[in-house]
Amino acid sequence: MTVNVGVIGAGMIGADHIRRLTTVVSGARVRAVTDIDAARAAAVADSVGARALPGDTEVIGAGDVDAVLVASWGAAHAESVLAAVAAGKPVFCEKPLATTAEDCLRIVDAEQRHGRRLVQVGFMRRYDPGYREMKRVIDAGDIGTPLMVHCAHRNATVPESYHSAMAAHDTAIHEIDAVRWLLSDEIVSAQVLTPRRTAHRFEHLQDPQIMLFETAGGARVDVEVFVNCQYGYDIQCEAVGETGTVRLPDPAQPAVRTAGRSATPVLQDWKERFTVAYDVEIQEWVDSVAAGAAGGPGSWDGYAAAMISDATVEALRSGRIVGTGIKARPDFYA
Ligand code: NAI
Ligand code: ISE
Repeated sequence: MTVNVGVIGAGMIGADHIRRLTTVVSGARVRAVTDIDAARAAAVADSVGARALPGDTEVIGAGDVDAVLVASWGAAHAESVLAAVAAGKPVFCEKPLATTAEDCLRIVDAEQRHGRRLVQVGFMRRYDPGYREMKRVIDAGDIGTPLMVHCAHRNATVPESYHSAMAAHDTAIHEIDAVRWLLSDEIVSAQVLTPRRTAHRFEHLQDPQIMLFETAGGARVDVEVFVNCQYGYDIQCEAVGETGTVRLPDPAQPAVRTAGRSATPVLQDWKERFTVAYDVEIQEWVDSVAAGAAGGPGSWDGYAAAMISDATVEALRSGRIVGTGIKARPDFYA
């Protein structure tokens, strides 16, 4: 079966997913594309033999669209996802599921009313081979009960439009989801420490930040977010258990020895770092749509991540430890 996909938002990652659906993933075809930049939608649609439509309503309502991929700006996600759920169409939504926890809950409620899972959220770390191996080791009990997780999320630079709250909402949201998934545990509180700020930042930004989380099971998690580290895109994660540790491998890169030095390149860009994860993520989404059984991170994970990032931003603002206040998970999402 070929899954016919309609795409909402053809910017950087939307266009990349369209390319992926067309040339990498099997069993899918992009039928329709929309973007508030109509010229962009037309150009991207044209490049893959799809048609450009005026808006998300037309894409979701199109008779030849079986499933929807949302890659517009975060603030536009909720309405498109709600419309897809109302139409009973499976929907893959890039992170964040919505920019407020209230909107995430509206999606959770709508999906439960529909009666089966339709929504997958773009937390692609769960599809990265290194993270998957970490999860296998932890679930097998090879390091005993996990006690601590140390993470770092470093970008070379960010534009002036990036502000301090984005360190949680845009950047650490990936670690937040990855840690909940790795530990099969929920994050119950957040605290933020603010080291001396790097000189290589725009004036308004608190960079770096150290986020401290506690889980319901009592594990402690630290996440260093440093988005102007200058040297590259660097993702680190190590879980420490009662009898051992497991560490995320660095992506394989050639070790070059020359002029009296040995060096291994550091990737510069998140797209490059997680290419395989995105490919597997979208392939598994297409397979799940074809099988009629949504899987992967869902709207509950989107809601939990929103609550945790909100608490983290409040912790940064107040200097206090802030409870995440996540509701009890409905059996529907067990
Ligand atoms: P972008 O700005 O390059 O692209 C967004 C596109 O959506 C633009 O072309 C814009 O015109 C269009 N758009 C905005 N509102 C729209 C609406 N209501 N209807 C139709 N089109 C609309 O942004 P980028 O980097 O592609 O990010 C898109 C989303 O993907 C964001 O939510 C971002 O957080 C997420 N993202 C996820 C990543 C991941 O690793 N999973 C990586 C990068 C982005
Ligand atoms: C970006 O928005 C993403 O989602 C990338 O995956 C992330 O690693 C990067 O730091 C963010 O800016």
